[in-house]
Amino acid sequence: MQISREGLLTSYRKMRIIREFEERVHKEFATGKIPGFVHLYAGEEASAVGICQHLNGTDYIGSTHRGHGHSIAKGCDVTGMMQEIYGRAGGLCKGKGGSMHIADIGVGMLGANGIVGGGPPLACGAALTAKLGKTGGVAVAFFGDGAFNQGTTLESMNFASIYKLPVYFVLEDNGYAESTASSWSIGGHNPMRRAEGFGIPGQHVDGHDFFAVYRAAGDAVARMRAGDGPQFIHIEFTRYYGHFEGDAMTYRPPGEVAEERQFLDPLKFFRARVIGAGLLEDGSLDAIDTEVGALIDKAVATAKTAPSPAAADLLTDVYKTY
Ligand SMILES: Cc1ncc(C[n+]2csc(CCOP(=O)(O)OP(=O)(O)O)c2C)c(N)n1
Ligand SMILES: [Mg+2]
Repeated sequence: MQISREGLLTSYRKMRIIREFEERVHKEFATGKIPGFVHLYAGEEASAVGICQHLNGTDYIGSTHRGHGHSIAKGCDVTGMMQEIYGRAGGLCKGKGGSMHIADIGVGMLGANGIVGGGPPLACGAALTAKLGKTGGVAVAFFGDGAFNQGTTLESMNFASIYKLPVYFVLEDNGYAESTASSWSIGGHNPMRRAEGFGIPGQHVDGHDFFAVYRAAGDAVARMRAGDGPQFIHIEFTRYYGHFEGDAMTYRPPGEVAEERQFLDPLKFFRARVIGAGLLEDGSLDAIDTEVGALIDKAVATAKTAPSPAAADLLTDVYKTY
């Protein structure tokens, strides 16, 4: 599957924005100024971007509690996201949701989700709407290895299978659900066979390799758009930070993260591949790094000084009226 020069630059830029965003949130969280819980996506960038690069305005994604990367990949504004994380009135959800509830329906981002396994049913709903309305749209359900054992996820796979809904079930297996190893917790130890049991075809890829994710997702999205029904992918990768900010990670062997940062970095892999193949030059990628650094500096500076929601708005946006 060929990717244009522009497509390569956009993909790298989005992965770099996610990495920079997460590194900065990690640093800023330590100052105590960010309220609530934060779960970082650094190390997992190739999944969100490799998949969302195939999506357009008619497509939707359902996300997880670790949702910053999905939001950025689907097109959420980073300053709006940063303000949301800081609980500011200018945030994407007016500062009332925080990190775990970032949503922007306008760009097809149905929401991060504090409920493990909460995304797949939403994606089924979006896919059912697309199918009945003949919009040509598809929906992506991102979920973790822990969520793969939730009833909501398995019921959604069954539902999507019998109604032949265009839902892409994306298992993001980062090796742990909080501190529980996925190698222990997934009954049967074979996610592909679990999907097969629902009649859903799948692929298994190395999630540090953007090109592997991009290729597999391209096939799956094309099949869904052609009316073939739900698809599945098992993506294996690593998370660079703890389950949440503040996690001491005593369940991980010493040196594991340092080694992963050195040898399993999707951005380093991407750079090596495109430079090696003569597709892009170091200078273009360095320029993106600089530009993205400034973008995130600005987002943080804006979020730090922006006003909080007014007390009078405390009870607005609680219920939706139709
Ligand atoms: C229904 C539900 N059960 C439990 C929790 C507590 N919880 C939050 S994140 C998490 C682990 C999720 O692991 P995984 O799905 O692998 O996602 P990861 O954190 O690795 O990205 C748990 C158990 C929750 N938020 N919702
Ligand atoms: Mg996990």
